[in-house]
Amino acid sequence: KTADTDQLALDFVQFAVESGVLRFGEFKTKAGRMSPYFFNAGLFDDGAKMGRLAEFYAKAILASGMEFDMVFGPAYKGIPLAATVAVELARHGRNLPFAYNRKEAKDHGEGGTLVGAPLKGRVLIIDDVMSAGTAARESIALIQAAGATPYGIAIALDRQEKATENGRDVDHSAVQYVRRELGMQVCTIAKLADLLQYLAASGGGEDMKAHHERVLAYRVRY
Ligand code: OMP
Repeated sequence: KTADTDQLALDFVQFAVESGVLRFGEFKTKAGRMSPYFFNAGLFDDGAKMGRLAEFYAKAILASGMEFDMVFGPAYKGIPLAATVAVELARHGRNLPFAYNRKEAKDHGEGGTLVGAPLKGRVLIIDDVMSAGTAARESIALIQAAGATPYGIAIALDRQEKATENGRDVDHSAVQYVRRELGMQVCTIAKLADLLQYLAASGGGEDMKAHHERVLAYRVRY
């Protein structure tokens, strides 16, 4: 990790908090954990915010040095992410094929669940958040079923939480699992540690201190 990607991560956390995408309160995650913060990528809800978001992804992806052949956006939230990141990568001289899936198979017209370029070669998945890793596993299975290689995954926020296997918490994080067990690349714009650093440095009144403490306690638990 370089100073540049550290700065990118902090800038991104600030952007997400200011956009109301990263919020503090009480939220239940998909894995059923009560979280003092939540990142809702659906709230990057205008053209300028989507453009900035795609820029953050593209910068993180290019800085990672990953070599892949195409991008894939898992339904639903990954679809606009992969589309705008593909546009941004093309602007940086890397024009690559792009595909996404639907959740419901179509029984007329072209049929099937995959849309866009055929899945082949080394595929980079673009998604929003990784918590326990369930969403990542689903995309990986889909890419393998199509005969392509799940090469890597780019996410905006790594919550740095324990993975679940068959509904149980295990001792490694979801990102560690994807890297070590699946041998895939993982590229993140920011992670929980960056959020904690942002909260610690924000100096902003009692509110920020309380958020910081709750997020720290959550990290210890999960
Ligand atoms: P896992 O499948 O457990 O890795 O959770 C990832 C998914 O959880 C994301 O794709 C989101 O649908 C959702 N999520 C968020 O969007 N933001 C969060 O801060 C936390 C979650 C979550 O439920 O864990």
